[in-house]
This record gives sequence, C-alpha cells and structure tokens, in this order.
Amino acid sequence: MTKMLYNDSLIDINDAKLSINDRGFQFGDGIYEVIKVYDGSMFTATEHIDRLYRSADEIRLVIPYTKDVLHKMLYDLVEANELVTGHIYLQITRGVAPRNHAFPTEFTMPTFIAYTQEAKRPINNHRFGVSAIFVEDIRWLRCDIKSLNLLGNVLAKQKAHEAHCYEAIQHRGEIITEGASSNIYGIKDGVLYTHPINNYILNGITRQVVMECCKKIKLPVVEEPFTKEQALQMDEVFLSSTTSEITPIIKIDDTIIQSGEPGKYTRKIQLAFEEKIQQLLLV
Ligand code: PSZ
Repeated sequence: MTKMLYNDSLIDINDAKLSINDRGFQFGDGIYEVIKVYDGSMFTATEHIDRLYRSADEIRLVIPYTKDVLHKMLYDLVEANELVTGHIYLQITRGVAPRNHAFPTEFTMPTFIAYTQEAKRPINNHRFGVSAIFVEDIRWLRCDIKSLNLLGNVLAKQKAHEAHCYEAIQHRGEIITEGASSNIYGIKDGVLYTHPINNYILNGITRQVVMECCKKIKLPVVEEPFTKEQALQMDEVFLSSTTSEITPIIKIDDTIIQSGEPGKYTRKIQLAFEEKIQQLLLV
C-alpha cells in the first residue's frame, strides 16, 4: 500500500482523514513544496527545505520539526514507497481550528502531509519545446511565498490549457514576471535575461540550478525584467521548474520564436542540468 506522511506518522494513503476545519482547506492558509526524485534520490532537497522554512517564516507559521528531521522523514517516505523517478508533494497548514480569519491559538498544531508520485521526465517537451500564451498577472504581491493560494496561477494555467498551450507567461503591464508554474528566461545575442528575485516571482530552485549551469557554460546572465515585446524578439525562450526542468518555448501566442526549434544555448543549459542530475546519482 502506498504510504504518506501525516504529521509525524507514515500511514496508508487510503487511511488519511482531514478535517473540514483545516485552515489549508478553509483559507489556503499554508505553504508547500515539490521535490523531484531521480533514481530514488531527492534532487536539491536542502534548497527546497530551506525555501519551505522561509515561506513558513513569511506567513508566521512555525514548523514543528527541525530541517534535518523533516529531511529524514521525506527520505523515509521515498524509501517506503520505493519511489524511483517522480516527485514528493508536501504541504503544511496552520492546522485545525473553528473558522476565523485571525490565527488560531498558539496551541494549534500545524497539519503536515507529504506523498509521492511516480512521473516520467517530460523528454519530448525537452526535445521539441512547447507553446505558451501571455496572460496578465493578477496575483497578490507576495509571489515569493510558495503559498497554497494558487487561484491566479490556476486561472492562468486554465487559459493556457484552453489555448492548447503548455504554459501561461504572466506579465504585469508590459513586464514579464514568471509562468503559472515556472520561471521564464530569454536569450538574446548570447546573454540570458530573467526577472530578478523579488516579491513578484518565486525564487525557483530550478532557477538556482539554471544560474549555476549558465556559469558553467559561461553564458552571461542579466537579472533584469524584460517586456512582452522583447520576449517575442528573443533568440531563445525557455521555462524551468522542478518537474518541467528546462523546457524550450518555441511559440508565444501567434509568434514563433526564431526557427521554432529549441535554441543552442537552451540545449547547452539542458546538458549542464543533466550533468547536475548525474552528479547527484554518483554520491
Ligand atoms: O509539477 C508541477 O507542475 C510543478 S512542480 C513545481 C512547479 C510546478 N512550479 C514551481 C514554480 C511556480 O509554481 C511558480 C509560480 N514559479 C516558479 C516555479 C519554479 O520553481 P521550482 O524550480 O522551485 O520548481
């Protein structure tokens, strides 16, 4: 039977029971992470766990485990489910209390859950690229917090889905922020451009790896916002996320990006990313 973590315990996933008074359910009052597992090993788990604790701090939620204990719990979950390639989803909410917007008492324990999912890597997307549309970014001003409140992202992604596209590239006015569930990059004349880390975007863990890859292949990086118009003029555009990894974007709305094929620098970043995964599997 597939296992999940429910607070301190590993339980059968079919035995999970959650209260309707959980603040995650009532208010989206919680935070989450998705961690990729390659060949049974967690990729950049420390970085994801650090970001989880940062998100918790920002919403004034105290996680009742140390980072090391949480890491070990996730490791045990992967082992219990014999997960090979896929990901871990984990979330933590402000716990169960009668519905009231203000925080519950300090004695209310947060609710922690985590489960695993087998998932193949999207290699066809990596090879051929995907299409995207532009969507106005209507989210709140703390997109740096990996909050359970995803309505803006959900509505953007649904628009992309209805347009038979893989991703919605969000923009505030003319400025591109990030995808519905990814970070966005453009490459022009041998320079990579991406939105700087601030409250308008999530500090993607894959983005951090992309930055390392750029250093490795000696591709200069400019962390400055760029516009929709500039995006359409880029030599290459791609997105990154934990599950999408490095996915080329070959079309935005009705505009084909350059040749309509993944670009040479994107390919190099994909190769450098692959090496990072291989390094993980060697240790
Ligand atoms: O399985 C999926 O569809 C996933 S797993 C992670 C994401 C999607 N998205 C993460 C994300 C995001 O939701 C937003 C709004 N911006 C950027 C990202 C990329 O973050 P990392 O690289 O940490 O996954």
